[in-house]
Amino acid sequence: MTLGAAGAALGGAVAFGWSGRAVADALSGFGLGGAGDLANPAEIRSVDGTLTATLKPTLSQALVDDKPRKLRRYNGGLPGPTLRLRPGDAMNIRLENALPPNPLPVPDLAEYPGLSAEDICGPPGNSHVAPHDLNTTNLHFHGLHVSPKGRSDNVFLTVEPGQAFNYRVQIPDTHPVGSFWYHPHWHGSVAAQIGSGMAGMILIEPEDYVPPGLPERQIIIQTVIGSDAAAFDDPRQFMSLSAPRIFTLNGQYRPTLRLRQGERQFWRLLLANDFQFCPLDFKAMGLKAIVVGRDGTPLREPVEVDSLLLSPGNRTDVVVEGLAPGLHDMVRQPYRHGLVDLDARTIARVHVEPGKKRSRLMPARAATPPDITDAEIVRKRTVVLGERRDRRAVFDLAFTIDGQSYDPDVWHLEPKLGTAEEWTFVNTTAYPHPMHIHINPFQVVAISGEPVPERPWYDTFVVPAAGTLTLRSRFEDFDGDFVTHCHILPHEDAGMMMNVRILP
Ligand SMILES: [Cu+2]
Repeated sequence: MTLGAAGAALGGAVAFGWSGRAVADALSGFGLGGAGDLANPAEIRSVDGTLTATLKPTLSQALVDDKPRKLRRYNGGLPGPTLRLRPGDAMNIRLENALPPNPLPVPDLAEYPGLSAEDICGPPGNSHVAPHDLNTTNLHFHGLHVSPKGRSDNVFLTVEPGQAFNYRVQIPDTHPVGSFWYHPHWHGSVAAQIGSGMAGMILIEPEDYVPPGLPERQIIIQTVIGSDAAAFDDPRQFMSLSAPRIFTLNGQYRPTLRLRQGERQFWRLLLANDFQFCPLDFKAMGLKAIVVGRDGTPLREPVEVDSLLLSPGNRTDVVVEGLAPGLHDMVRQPYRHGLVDLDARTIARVHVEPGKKRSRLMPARAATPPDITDAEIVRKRTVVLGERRDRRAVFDLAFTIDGQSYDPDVWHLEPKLGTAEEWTFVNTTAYPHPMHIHINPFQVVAISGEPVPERPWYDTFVVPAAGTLTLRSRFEDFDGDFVTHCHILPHEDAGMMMNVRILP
């Protein structure tokens, strides 16, 4: 399908995320999305303050790394379309669940002596330590500071195959400027659906945020699983760290990203995946890198970095500059995942073409929230992350928060609207857990007891193996119910999630 046809099928205003200059560059055979260069995803923009879109998950065959794989995707694309809007806009999103009906669970009772089928699977939708009903879905707007209630960022909604739901999300006028994303969040099918490709970017910024002449790249890194349909419906195929995952950028396998020496490009990196971390080394790509925002919160001052770590769910907005001419590998650097070493993996190539360009362009400055002070903290809490054996879970391994796997009827934490709290996550397991808190971003205060003086803002941050993470969050603007969970989605589906209620 051509991008134009995709645009017509999306039912909204569609544009490419390129400036006029970039389009001219592309036509001349150079520049963003030009010959041999990675293109941005199709884009839907708000019109007169409202963004209207239809997201339609389907299960269909796709060619990834030249092999056919059966994937769950939005609108037949990998990733879904980028949604671009401004602070103060509203999103009207119709979610049409066109996935096939859920097969009835058929447990192999011989594997579970002494347990009945109901013990293992529970009534439909009622097993909280194992994947189930992989075609049931809903939507989460990851990182958005919006209401968690009603038709907004409400992850307690259920959209069954054949059903549709009209979301309406009002973005506040004061919403932070940056990169966000949407993905399904129905407890039990999250790992299968995001691991299969259901994700897309959301950009919130004023019209003049990215100056003309600074090409903007959206780089959506996914780690797609699936060799055939049968395999992908078996949770044992996607619940493991060592499952065969294919790194794609904007749905492309090992693409090339081109820029000229001395040229600047604005890269919006999103790790939209289920399990594996992605450390990146810009120096090794022949690039200078200046970070301007993380997880949808602008930095107070841009920071030059050599490398960065993306945890599943993280975004980093970074201005890169071509330094060293040549063809460089973009490598997912080795990562020590608890007791397991993840190898280096080439995920793309960066072609810095020799040139004399000199660009000093940067995105416009945008407001950072004020630091959360000691005086604001009304309560300090400790939250313990753990694991336990549970025969209902895949590989018999369930995950816990404060000793309990996810229970939809229990509200662990009930902060009051208009206050701020300090939470320390204590990781009693031998694996890192990137914890994500919905609705409000947080400031990282300390890692394993070591203070972090710059107190960076994130919405997802790793609690080290056998370590701790101390963070502060301010519960502003929105009361209501949401969740906190590990963004290793097989851990979430195996119980590492808890409810939070902001009391009015
Ligand atoms: Cu985890």
